[in-house]
Amino acid sequence: MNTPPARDSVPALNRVPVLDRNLKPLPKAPVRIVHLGLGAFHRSHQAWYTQHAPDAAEWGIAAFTGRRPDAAEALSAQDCLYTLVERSAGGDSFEVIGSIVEAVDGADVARLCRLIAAPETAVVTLTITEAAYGLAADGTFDADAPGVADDLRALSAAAAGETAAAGEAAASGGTAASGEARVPGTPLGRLVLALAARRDSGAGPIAVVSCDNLSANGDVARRGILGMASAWGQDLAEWIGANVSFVSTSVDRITPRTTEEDIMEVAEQCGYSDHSPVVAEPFRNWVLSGNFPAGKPRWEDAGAVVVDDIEPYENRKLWLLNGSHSILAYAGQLCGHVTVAEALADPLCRKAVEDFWDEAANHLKGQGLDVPQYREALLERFGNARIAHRLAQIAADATTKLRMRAVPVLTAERAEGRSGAGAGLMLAAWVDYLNTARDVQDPLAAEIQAANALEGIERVQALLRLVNAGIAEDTDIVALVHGLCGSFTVTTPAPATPTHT
Ligand code: CS2
Repeated sequence: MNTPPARDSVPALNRVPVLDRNLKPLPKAPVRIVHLGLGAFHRSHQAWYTQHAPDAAEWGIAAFTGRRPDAAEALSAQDCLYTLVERSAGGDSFEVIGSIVEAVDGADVARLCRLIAAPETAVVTLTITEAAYGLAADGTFDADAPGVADDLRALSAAAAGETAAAGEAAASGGTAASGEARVPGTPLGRLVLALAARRDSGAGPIAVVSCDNLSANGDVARRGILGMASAWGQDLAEWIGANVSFVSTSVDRITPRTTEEDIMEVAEQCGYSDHSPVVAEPFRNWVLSGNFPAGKPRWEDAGAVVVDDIEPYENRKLWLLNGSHSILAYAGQLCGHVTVAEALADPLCRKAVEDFWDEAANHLKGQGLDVPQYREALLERFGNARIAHRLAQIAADATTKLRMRAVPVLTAERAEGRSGAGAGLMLAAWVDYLNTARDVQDPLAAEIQAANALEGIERVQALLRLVNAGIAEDTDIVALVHGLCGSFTVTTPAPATPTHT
């Protein structure tokens, strides 16, 4: 193998199109989209669709990070450009993406307020993770979810006339001069403050587009945002109800975490240094449903699909792709595997996936869903061993994910008189995985720890309760899951679950 060039011996990626004869000029489009959750998935998905829309020159994205500023700093240092490495089984291809024009530390709430209050801004997209919507297991707004109580206090202080103080606090990084008006710290808390600024500026209606893997994610976003806005007052909640269109979407593109080798490969193959490339499979899919009162890019001309009824597409993706991902994450790690491709090659894990798919297929009857073809395509996508999609990355946030991925299939199967053992096995694999996992990343990590300390069927019941109260109250379901525990060989302790990109 050739020795790759040292990263800094090649020029840095920037918007001046002189680095490489093949680089097209990528001028910055004006900001009309604000994104919350600047991570690898946003960059491989929504940013790709925006770049490929025919009206891309009119639609720039200002993308805000979540908890840390790092991703914004790294992108800003290279004019917000980055390389998308499209990794197929046969090789890699490279494309410079320029649709993100501003990358901002999520803590810069003052900038968020200014951008959302601007009449040019028409769309807010979200990839804030399933867990960040602040909803309880029954789908209602949970004022006790992590960070939410603090934000409710911050918002009600801002509503009481301390907005200016909150803005100053945002600019100076935390606490207002009065020491009272903390700036919201959760993505939805920050967005509510910014929507209040939009209302005050008279900039008019706007669309909020959730791109997280949740069923009816537009409704979930509405509930989370209205729950937060309630701290501000009825007037803001009413304005949001009348002026914010909550668009539901189903998003799909497998995007593993970028590695040091990927960074070296880009330097070697592209001849410039890019500290933030993103790697993704060639496949991509985006289904949207809802209104865009202030316009949107022509994403559908880049392959996105706009539908009236999104539920069948959402269920197909959440159950077949994400559901089997969760089975592989827990069962695969129990069997000593590290990546999706490795786990799928294990007949025991593969059978668990196929059994679950058979159950899910019983409830995917919509026209045009073509479940057999979708399953075939998934086997090929998951089997792409050049995509090192780590099971530990998928294992995070289980309580929120299993609620969407296992519970609906389990309850639908039982309602039709069948056992639901395929979906039950996903839950059992998680329960067993918790015996071995060293570090569990989950919004309910403390509750998981307490439940995990119990034994036998009580432990199973207490863990299931964190996913969904209904299934934990059904003694037959608890017995089913308990009976399925131990189905996968426990080998070495599973690796620590890393944090989200
Ligand atoms: C995965 C998803 O981490 C997970 O939970 O199931 O991120 C999955 O890779 C994407 O939804 C693919 O579109």
